[in-house]
Amino acid sequence: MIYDIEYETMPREALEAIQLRRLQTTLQRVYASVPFYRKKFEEAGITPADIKSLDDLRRVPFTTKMDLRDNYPFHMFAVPMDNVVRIHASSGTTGRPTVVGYTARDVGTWSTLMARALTAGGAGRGDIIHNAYGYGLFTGGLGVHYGAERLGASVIPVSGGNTKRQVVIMKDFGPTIITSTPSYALHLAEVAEEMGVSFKSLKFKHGIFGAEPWSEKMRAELERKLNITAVDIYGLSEVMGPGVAIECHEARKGLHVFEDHFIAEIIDPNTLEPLPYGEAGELVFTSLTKEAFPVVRYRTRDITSLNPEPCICGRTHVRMNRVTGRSDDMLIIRGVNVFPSQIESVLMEIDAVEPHYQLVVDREDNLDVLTVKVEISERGFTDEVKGLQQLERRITKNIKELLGVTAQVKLVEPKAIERSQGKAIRVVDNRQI
Ligand code: DLL
Repeated sequence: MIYDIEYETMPREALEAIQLRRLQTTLQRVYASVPFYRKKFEEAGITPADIKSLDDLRRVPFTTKMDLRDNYPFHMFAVPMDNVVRIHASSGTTGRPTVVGYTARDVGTWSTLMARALTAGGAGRGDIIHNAYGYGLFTGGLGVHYGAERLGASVIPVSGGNTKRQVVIMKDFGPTIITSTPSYALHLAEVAEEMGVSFKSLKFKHGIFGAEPWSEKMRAELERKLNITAVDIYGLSEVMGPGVAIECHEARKGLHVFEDHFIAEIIDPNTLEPLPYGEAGELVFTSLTKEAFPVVRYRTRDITSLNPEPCICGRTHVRMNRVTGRSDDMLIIRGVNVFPSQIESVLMEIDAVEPHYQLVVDREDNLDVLTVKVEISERGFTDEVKGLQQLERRITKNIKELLGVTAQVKLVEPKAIERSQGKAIRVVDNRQI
């Protein structure tokens, strides 16, 4: 099934005509109402009128997460606050989160795109969607929720956590679609098994998984353990939230980017030059229909490639391949974006520790476990176990408060963390995904 047959199967030429028209409108809007963009355009010596073709987009400067941080919290908004009906946020590189806003029309567009996405993933009216993405500032929960309602499916807003209760709900309510991070879905499967509930006895048909990197190996495991077909959904708060791109359940081979709403480019992260279809590089997005928070050539830092080949599902929108990595050091821990620099800023505020630290990430029972090893300073060094435990608890609490993730803090003796010759190795990621 295709939700929006006209737009999703539009021939390339017609699609590009719409893209160009919408791009020009977007550029005019940001130039007129966001001082940041006006300044950037002026520095580049261009005005929106200079962009006469889609190819001209390469003349427009990039936008980065740092730019969003510098304009914290609302200075990137292109409409007055009176017109903003929703605010979401995600982690930034330092203490400041990235804040995004939506007009009522934006929420409507997002809902429609999520209805499209859920349809591509195999959902329809009459389905019951077990939505285990977190509800809150994170876009996952509410994004799927509004899309499910727009589609006319029934949605269970179960959110993340409280896993045993989720298993009971799955058994009693008979949901047919599951939406969550792939790692949480595997964890759910494990807990269900421990509780003596077999997924084979449940009614699930399809799973729609994203918000963190995963692999074909994990897909096979999810499909087998949950007795479903599993599709990959991609998105990011800055560009909208979930529903920027999704695999169709028919092919499950790359994610269709909703190109009538977003222009995707791949660039070389070093030279910043656009790369042709098929070559891997950093994904860059320009929004075409957003009102409150348009983004122009936003550098996602996600590494992937684009595939223009026709798809068996009939959609004409280009497909992005799985995200294989990042061009920065962002980690995703249980769905929460974490930058090592944020942890560092927490540690730096504590006198008794040194700025020598290492983040170790493991996956235990399909859940991410973050250990922060940090050297205690000579001053802070004490033989008293109680004092050390108190300090560990304090750091854990500060990390939780700033980042929303639970870390196991391990104080180590001065000089215990190996000094590197070049770049310090701050992150040891042992997850096999
Ligand atoms: O993760 C939005 C989302 C919610 C997508 C639910 C899919 C499902 P942020 O919290 O802003 O938004 O994080 C965005 O997460 O730049 C990627 O690095 C990563 N990411 C998201 N989806 C995928 C995916 C949401 N399918 C960041 N595969 C992005 C790999 C993904 N990485």
